[in-house]
Amino acid sequence: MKFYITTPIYYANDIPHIGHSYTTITSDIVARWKRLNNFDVFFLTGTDEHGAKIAATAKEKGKTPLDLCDEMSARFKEVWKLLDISYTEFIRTTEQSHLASVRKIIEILFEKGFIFKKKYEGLYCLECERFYSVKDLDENGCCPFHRTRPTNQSEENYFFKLSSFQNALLERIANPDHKEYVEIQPEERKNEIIGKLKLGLEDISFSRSAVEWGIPLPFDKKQTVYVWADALINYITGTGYAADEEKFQKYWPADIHLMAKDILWFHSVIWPAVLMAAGLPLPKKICSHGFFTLNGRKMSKSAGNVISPKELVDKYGVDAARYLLVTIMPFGPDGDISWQELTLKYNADLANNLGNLISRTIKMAEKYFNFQVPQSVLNLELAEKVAAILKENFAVNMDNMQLHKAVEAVQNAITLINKQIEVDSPWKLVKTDVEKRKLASCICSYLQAIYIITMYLLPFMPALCAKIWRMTGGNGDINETAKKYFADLIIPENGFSTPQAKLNVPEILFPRIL
Ligand code: ME8
Repeated sequence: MKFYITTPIYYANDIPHIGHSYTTITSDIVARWKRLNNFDVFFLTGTDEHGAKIAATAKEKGKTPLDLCDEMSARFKEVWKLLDISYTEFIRTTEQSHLASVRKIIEILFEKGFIFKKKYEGLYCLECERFYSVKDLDENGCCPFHRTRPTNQSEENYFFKLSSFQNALLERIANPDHKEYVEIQPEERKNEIIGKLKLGLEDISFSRSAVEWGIPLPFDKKQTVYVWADALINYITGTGYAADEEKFQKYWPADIHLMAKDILWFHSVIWPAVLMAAGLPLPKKICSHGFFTLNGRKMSKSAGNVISPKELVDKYGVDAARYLLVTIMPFGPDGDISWQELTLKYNADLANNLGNLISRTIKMAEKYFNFQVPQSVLNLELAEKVAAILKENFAVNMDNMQLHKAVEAVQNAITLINKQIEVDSPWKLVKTDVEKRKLASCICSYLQAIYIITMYLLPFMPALCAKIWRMTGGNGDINETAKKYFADLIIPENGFSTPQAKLNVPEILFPRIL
């Protein structure tokens, strides 16, 4: 089965920060989880490179827009490499394949009569690259996201007949039984979208005559395609629209479009309307998360309160940085983060709970069994308990994008193993042969339970879990073993390691941070 997940394509005028990283790491974790569940995953990310905002930034910096975009898309790729993001493709909207895809779909809309010419005057926010009506502005007449005053702009543009899709959209968004149901998560935001849709839809300008840095309209070369129409189309370009029909048929529609709340309207209203107009299938799920603030304030370079992905990695390491960022706040509502809170969670979940479990287990194997998986009758009781907790709580939370809850279940399982170690006090079982047999059995049972939690944490901390697997003597490649295990959730009769398999000297996986 296929699974297609997307991140927004980020504007190429900004450097990647932890807001972008949050969305992209979340998508990566879901993509990795699906791969482990034997899905054929297509994971698309990229950069949004046209429009007035990019042109203005390039001008400010004395560069051509394309030079700026080359530089910035490379920076995004670098950060995704640093964060171990396993995207399938990275799309840039300045690529030829995308230009062809945009031309094709815009032409179809034009031929079908969904695009028409009209004079328009409105309030435009350059940061959002969109028009606002006065009722959508805040009490000071400013953009609700950027708190800047939109400028008045008047142009003769080509409009998309968005208003024709009000009912069709309402049916598909509000009715789960509709055969083209588009699920919006979380529920409260879905209800906001439905509420707004019920108030009616206005047609939307889909071209700009004053913006040169864009894709010329196929039927009027003096105008360029509106940057948001251009950007949304990336999701079909990426899977081969207008270039590779077989790929397109295989992967489209998207199973999940992921983003923050700021751009949910574009994805859940404008994008499905364009697809309906073009006669293409609709995305299955649109998930939006909240906005991060840092120490209670909006992240902004000028205020000096941004955390860069690199700083996060320098402090905690790549895997822990991924783990912390996606579990520090629930997916959905806005959330505030601080270094202090991140460090507290790092020490509690990783240094104390997980790190301690791994190091004490290996140390016992070192002391009593010369770094080997002891030879013992295999007792899988503890592993079965751990498996049951995770079977009940992990996949369901991953499917609902509640990654922090899925991880909470893993942490509960780790706590359970640590408690069992305290109860067994294996270090006391060293006098008689009977005790020594019990000791061997205890250590084996901890190792089997550790293998299970390690497989579940793999999408969150891929390199580190592979390391734990090797350090604790797990059989073969963790990815392959996990794929087999997740297919039926049956623990193999002989567990996940062979007796006398070598364990490695425990490295300090998570040094405590003050
Ligand atoms: O909107 N908290 O690009 P963009 C959480 N190019 N997430 C944040 C965040 C924060 N403080 N800041 C940014 C665009 N994000 C368009 C998208 S898609 C067809 C076109 C993340 O660079 C979040 O995912 O402004 C948000 O939706 C996205 O970055 C906006 O990225």
